[in-house]
Amino acid sequence: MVIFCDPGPDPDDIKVVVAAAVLHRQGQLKLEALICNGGNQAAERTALAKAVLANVRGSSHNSADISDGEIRVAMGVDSPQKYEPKPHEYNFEGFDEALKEIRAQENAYDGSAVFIDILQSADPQSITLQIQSGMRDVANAIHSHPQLVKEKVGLVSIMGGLQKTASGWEADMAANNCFDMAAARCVYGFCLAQGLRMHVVSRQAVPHLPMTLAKEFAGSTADTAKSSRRSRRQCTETSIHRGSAVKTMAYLYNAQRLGLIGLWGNVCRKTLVARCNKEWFFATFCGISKPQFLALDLEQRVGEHDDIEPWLCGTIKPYDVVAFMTLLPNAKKLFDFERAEELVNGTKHYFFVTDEQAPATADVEAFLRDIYTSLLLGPQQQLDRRRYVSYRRSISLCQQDAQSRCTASIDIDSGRCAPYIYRRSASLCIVPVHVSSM
Ligand SMILES: [Ca+2]
Repeated sequence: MVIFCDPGPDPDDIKVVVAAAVLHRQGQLKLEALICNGGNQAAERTALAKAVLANVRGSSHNSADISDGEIRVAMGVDSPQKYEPKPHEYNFEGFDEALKEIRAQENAYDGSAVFIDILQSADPQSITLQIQSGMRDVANAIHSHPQLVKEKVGLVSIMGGLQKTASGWEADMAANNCFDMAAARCVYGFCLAQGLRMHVVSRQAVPHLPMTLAKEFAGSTADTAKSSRRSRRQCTETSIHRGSAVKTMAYLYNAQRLGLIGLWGNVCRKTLVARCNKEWFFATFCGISKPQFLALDLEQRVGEHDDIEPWLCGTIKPYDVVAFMTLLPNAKKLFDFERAEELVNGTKHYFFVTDEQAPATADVEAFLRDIYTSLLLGPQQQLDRRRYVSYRRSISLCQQDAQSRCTASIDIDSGRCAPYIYRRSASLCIVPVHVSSM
């Protein structure tokens, strides 16, 4: 998979980076590269992605048995529209060093060269593109190497938007389309004409997610150790992994919080499109309905210089995450692919463009919960937990040998004996001491 993203302004991009890195670590997908673009911030956004990736991977330094191959991070195209980043966007440990390294050797971080290189060494139809930002990078590759893109790319997932017109499907006014409309038209047009399968998710097909999720993980990380009742020694080891991962969670929460405070300023200054007014802000991010908004006279009572933070308890729309979720192995359970199917020039595409096509909030929340839990536990702890659960189950099923303090592990789900024998130490550490077929 190659992900085109614009991390910084929206914590959504980082959620996908974290999710993809965790799934890569678990061997569930192979993340080839992150190509970061837009806002005249390509170098900074690349540095942010690099720092986050290092953080996620930092919690897996002793994961010898888990796929953890190289993930490339590179600079995409700077968009013509300049963007003024907020101070919190790049407030991530390791960002400055990463930016310095990128600036010192910009050629090595050339996203266009990295993308073409990945395509050239890939098997036919093996590359999946996840596009969750402006589309200039992909459009450039289509212009320079159309045959290569057609041959090597098997699936294109886009957080964007399409509308049906008399002449067929066309790019709508989605933000990612509008960053560079010519590029968006090129990408959609190429995929439709060449039969390159697309998943397109528009903002209507993204459910509202409670904002409390990131806060919960950023604030209550101490509970993970307690809940799995690890020994003190294991807790210490875990805390090293968590200490690293917690920074990513804290970043996500702060980015969400501070991003919304910044957005509130823009709403008050009326610098956004007309529908993004105070009433919309309160309904979306504060859980305040229109009647409540009117009854409390919030239009007049809360302004740019008032503290909006105590009001923030509504929902966010995890756009990029939902587009990414269409690529998960269990996506067919989460999305109605049958209904989204569109046959164009003999190829089946999947367009999720209406609110009825959004996945359930609970499914998105469950997915992110899994990712955050995996991130905080680190890979070693996940294995331990699995063994621990298996061990606990085995206690009730097996006669424990009191002399050797050994017990067989039985996999309840399959009903088969697992080929492990565990020893229970005094400190309740679960250590695999012997592997044999039983
Ligand atoms: Ca994005």
